[in-house]
Amino acid sequence: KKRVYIAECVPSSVEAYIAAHCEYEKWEEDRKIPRDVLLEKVRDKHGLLNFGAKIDAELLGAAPLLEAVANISVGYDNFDIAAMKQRGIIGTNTPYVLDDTVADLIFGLMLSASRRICELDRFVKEGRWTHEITREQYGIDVHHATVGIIGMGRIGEAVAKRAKFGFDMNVLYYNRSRKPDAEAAYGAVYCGLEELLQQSDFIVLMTPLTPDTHQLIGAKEFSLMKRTAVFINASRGQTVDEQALIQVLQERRIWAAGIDTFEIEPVAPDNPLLRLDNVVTLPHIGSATFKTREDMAMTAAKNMVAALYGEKPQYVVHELK
Ligand code: 8YV
Repeated sequence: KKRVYIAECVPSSVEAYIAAHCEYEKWEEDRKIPRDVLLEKVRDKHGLLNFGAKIDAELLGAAPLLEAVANISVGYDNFDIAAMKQRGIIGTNTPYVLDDTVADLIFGLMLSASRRICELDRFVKEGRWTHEITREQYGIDVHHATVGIIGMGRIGEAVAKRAKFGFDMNVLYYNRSRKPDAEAAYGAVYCGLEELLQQSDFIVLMTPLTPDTHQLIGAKEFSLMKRTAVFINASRGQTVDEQALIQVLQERRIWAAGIDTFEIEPVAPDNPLLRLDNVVTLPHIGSATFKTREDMAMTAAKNMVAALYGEKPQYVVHELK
């Protein structure tokens, strides 16, 4: 039997599936596995199931028997693909199962930021609701507004669907390639990044993190947005220049932001974003529902078992040949 290390808490159904095929050890503590423990644990393993641990030359060097790494995530920016290819190591991810869950959360952020739900929740709970509300508490409508989706992948399309059919919004998108299906289904209009930033009321960043998308949105891009724009990031923190985001929010040069991902996670307690009322901050929960996390972990486990026993996993992120 192949030996696997499970570096995250996974549901019992997933553990049972792995147990049926492999010998395994698992990380059981309720905190992220420290790097030195992970490096030690992978020493005699053929497979690794994990969230976002860096799979780089250091880890590969510590794991001479390793054959496959299965991410319990759709993003795989934690993979050093060149180093993995060089060692012939298969990397897999978990697309599709999380699309609707992440798109739901994006709408949660859009509504919270535009209608100031979190800010006004604090207002009520802190006893500041002492007279009828005024313009001071008004927000911005989501319905009939224009949403610009940067990165029209599977999750982008799930956002477009909700935008079109749930909120009657106009949908613009910017992507590496045209998406005729999304254009036909959701009336999505392809446009350049500048035009999207200038015309959108809601800007949703949903691209994978790659060298091309690193800090894709910075001071220049924020300066093109409307003063009433709402900016949403549920991709990766590094797709945005966080300092530039802090500055536009502090100077109220956009209306608000909803942020599920940060440059450094967990976010540092002294990050100025945490002191601003016009940003809704979440601890990277895009896919974090019971069902979706279980589906993701099971997909990752199946990818892993297939890779270790010579079958083609369903979701390989890079070809070895
Ligand atoms: C995970 C995610 O929370 O799937 C992804 O790419 O961002 C999330 O579902 C994340 O990978 C955990 O590190």
